[in-house]
Amino acid sequence: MSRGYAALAGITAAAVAVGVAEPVAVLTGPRSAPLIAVGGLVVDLVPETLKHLAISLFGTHDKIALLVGTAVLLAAIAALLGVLAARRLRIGLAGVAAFGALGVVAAVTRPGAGPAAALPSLVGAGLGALTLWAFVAGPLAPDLWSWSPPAGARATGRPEKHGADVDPEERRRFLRGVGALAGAAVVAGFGGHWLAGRRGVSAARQAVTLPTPAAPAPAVPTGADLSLTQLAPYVTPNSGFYRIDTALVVPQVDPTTWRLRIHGRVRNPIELTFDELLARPMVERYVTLACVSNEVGGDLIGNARWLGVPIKVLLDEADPEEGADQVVGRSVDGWTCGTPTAVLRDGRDALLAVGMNGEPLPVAHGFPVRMVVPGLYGYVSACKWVTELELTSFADFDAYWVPRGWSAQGPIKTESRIDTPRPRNKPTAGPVTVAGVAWAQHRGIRKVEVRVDGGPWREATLAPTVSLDTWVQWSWRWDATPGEHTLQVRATDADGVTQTEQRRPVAPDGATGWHTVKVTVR
Ligand SMILES: Nc1nc2c(c(=O)[nH]1)N[C@H]1C(S)=C(S)[C@@H](COP(=O)(O)O)O[C@H]1N2
Ligand SMILES: [Mo]
Repeated sequence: MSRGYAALAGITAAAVAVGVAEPVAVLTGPRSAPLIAVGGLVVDLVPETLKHLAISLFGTHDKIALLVGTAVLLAAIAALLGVLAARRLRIGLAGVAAFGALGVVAAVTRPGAGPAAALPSLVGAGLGALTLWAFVAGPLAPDLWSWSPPAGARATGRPEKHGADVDPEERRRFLRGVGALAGAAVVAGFGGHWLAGRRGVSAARQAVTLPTPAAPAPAVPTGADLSLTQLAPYVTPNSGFYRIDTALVVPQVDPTTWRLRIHGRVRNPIELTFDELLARPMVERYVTLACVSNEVGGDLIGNARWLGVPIKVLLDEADPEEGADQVVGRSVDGWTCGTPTAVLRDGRDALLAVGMNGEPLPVAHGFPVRMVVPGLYGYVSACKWVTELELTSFADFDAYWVPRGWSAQGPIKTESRIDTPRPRNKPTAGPVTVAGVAWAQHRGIRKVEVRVDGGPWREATLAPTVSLDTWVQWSWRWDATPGEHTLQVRATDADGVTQTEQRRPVAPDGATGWHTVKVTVR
């Protein structure tokens, strides 16, 4: 018998299993589809170092890479199972059952999943097993499975019959069957995925009318944006805003059923609907969000105009107990962040945000409601799709990233970045504008300095900003001479602390070091 055919049968069975699970997941939610559920489990279980490697290798395409990798691995194992099934059907079927069980376990253990989440994997495994049986031992199996080699072949020591020896009619029938089922599986898979997407909340988002803020954002001062080609704009457009989260499918949260619970160690637990939240006095502020995983010189940072309700007002109403020093923000997908209660109540513009740059929050950025806290990295403060604020203590609860090797406390470090020139620019000798951004949210930037080839530090010009909670653009005029040069930047915050030269990795609480750029001047 041919291993090639058996492997094809196995892969087809796997395609059917994964494909039919998708339309079932339209009913039970996209995160119950086996590929996504298992992928999500991997994201939560895989050690941080590996995840970091994946992010640095694939950038923000790490999620696609994970899904493609999972699919390729699945296909390889399915091929093997097909070969095993051709020898002993029971072993093949047991393999399919084991995969089904993995899918079920992954799907029902995802945060917020009910028993119905098992359905896509169960239906998928059932039809996958049926497919495997049909091609290996059932009505679609070509005679070649039971074909035993003629005496002559055996004499040559050839243990197996090869595909080329099969009756061409049998082969055509088999390949037609495989092709038809695999095609149907692909149609079911992509069709189901598309249908699930249509059940998303983009229409509900479009229908949201944002209230006018009681306290509008201050106007962006003229000159805050130097408008240089390679320099990040002062306000980051929503479409270009970095996205970081653990969600393999973007959570679709219906604003009409959304509730926020403020509970735990509070004297007055609060529950709010979306309309009740929108009815409260809104504040609008520019705040620069930054990711702790941002490398020196990296672009996991963006500045937006957020509209929302001050978290302080809600916490004051909830009235936290003494000792409840941590507010745990919890997302619909179970992700958590832990923010110091004192930070949320110290008067800074920490918001439960509903708007971003004049629009309802984009779905990928937390629609309908997220947290935004000036001065803290996103992983300890910026909970997207937030549905709970639970008052507890740092001693009693570790949020998502803490057991994975990150600090419980995540104040943003003072940092600076050179945006122009870039190494590939090859500027011409003479005056060259060196420019970039610097940030020390909620403390403010006092000074930015640039140096060339390790020479003396020169003070750059700071552009005006809206507040201490945003980044600032800086520029410096360089009289460039031909040849290779090294540009470096460092910032000093309003507390008088200057960035250290010492290079440290992003874990556990943010990278340090001076952004260094090598350029060749013509
Ligand atoms: N629900 C949820 N919220 C989350 C995260 C997440 O994984 N899940 N990641 C956080 C991290 S690490 C960062 S840096 C910010 C990024 O927000 P953005 O994607 O809107 O830029 O979201 C935070 N909020
Ligand atoms: Mo982050």
